[in-house]
Amino acid sequence: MKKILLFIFLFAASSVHAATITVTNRSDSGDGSLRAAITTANGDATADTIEFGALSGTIALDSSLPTITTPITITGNGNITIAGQGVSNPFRLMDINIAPGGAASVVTVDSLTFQDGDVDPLVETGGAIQAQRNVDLVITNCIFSTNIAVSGGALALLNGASATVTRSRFESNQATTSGGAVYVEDATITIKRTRFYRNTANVLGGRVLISSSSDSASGTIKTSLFLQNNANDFGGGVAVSNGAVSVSLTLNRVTFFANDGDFGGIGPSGAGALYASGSPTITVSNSFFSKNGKNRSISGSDFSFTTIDYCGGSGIATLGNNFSEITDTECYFSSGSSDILSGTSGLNYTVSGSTISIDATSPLLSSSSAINVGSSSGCTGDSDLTTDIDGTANVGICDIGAFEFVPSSGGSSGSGGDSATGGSSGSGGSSGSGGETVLPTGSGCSLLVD
Ligand SMILES: [Ca+2]
Ligand SMILES: [Ca+2]
Repeated sequence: MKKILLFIFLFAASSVHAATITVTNRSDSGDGSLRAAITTANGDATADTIEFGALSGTIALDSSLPTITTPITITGNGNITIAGQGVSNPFRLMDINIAPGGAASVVTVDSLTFQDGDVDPLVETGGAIQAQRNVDLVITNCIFSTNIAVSGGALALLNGASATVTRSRFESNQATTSGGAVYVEDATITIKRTRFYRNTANVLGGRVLISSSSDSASGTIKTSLFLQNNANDFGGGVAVSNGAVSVSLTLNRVTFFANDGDFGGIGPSGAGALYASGSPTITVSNSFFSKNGKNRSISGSDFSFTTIDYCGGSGIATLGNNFSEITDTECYFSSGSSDILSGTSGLNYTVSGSTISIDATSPLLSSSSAINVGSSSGCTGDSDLTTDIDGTANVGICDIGAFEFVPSSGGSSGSGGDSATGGSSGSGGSSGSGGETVLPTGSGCSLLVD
């Protein structure tokens, strides 16, 4: 009996501190603020949850939030923006720094918008979030916009950190050096069903840069879209730089469209979509390359440039079933008999001013050469590959790239939305294209579509 009582006591003691803390106001600090909630959650090693109840609007920070040092879940409701003050008062929004030892601490951020986190663009990384050391960062349904840093305008992962980013959007973030949206150094990232729009870097990797200096680094990107990102030198889309230790990158069902590696000189270095430096291990399958290039200009409803999709190093290998609208003049897959190196992209896009958008309802036209020619085996057994970026179930064999074409006559009920989005209700999928167009609305995570 004593043992039972002791067990009950210990069980209670170990769980009593796990708390749900509700943020009740949008103040920078003080009772009920996000800052106070993080300080409370950091007070012990128990994994606490911070939520926002019915609160909505922008939490305008005056300084960085307290560094997160313990496991924690911060779950928004889709109507919360965490904002810095831009270049007028540069500071990072959120730091995560977990001491080494034991299993990695899980830190989750969900259904939040991170905006205008601007760190010193000469020396600091990760304008919105920087995570390092023993952390397993989980990012779902989040928007990162107009954040600035020297590298990783929105997100930096350093010193052994790992992160999984799902169903999120990185838009108009900037790096003065590398990784306009995301910078990964000696760390690991998985990106799934996520959009990268108009992020820029002055040197490498308009959207994502993965590199190593003292430890290995790796990235996996599935069923994601890179649209109109720009690097002034190399790799408008993803750049991978092999440093002192090995770097690997795996791409599956990724669409690269209208990205610009704006290298001024003549030669292959200005890869629009994908650039490798050194000899990293890069494998690409079921991925879609169209209208990427260098020195792009938009004229009227169309745009033109030297078409270069992927280049550099010796490590870019195809696992087959990739599509390129046109064979690059300088860089193209040299092996992989199942690749389609010319054809019709059939991507349904519009140009308004200097902004290129992909149609949210019918991203692929029936004329696309990418339909039903993905890998018959490579798109099975993985829910991030058996549905497209919007959650639309594959129709027949998977299509190449992030989008699945759904014949209009077959859309009686659609594939339905993803119930894990926290959307208002199950109203998604009413039309043939189905999918996850219903997401939390408001100033936070609104529609994660064009
Ligand atoms: Ca805690
Ligand atoms: Ca198909």
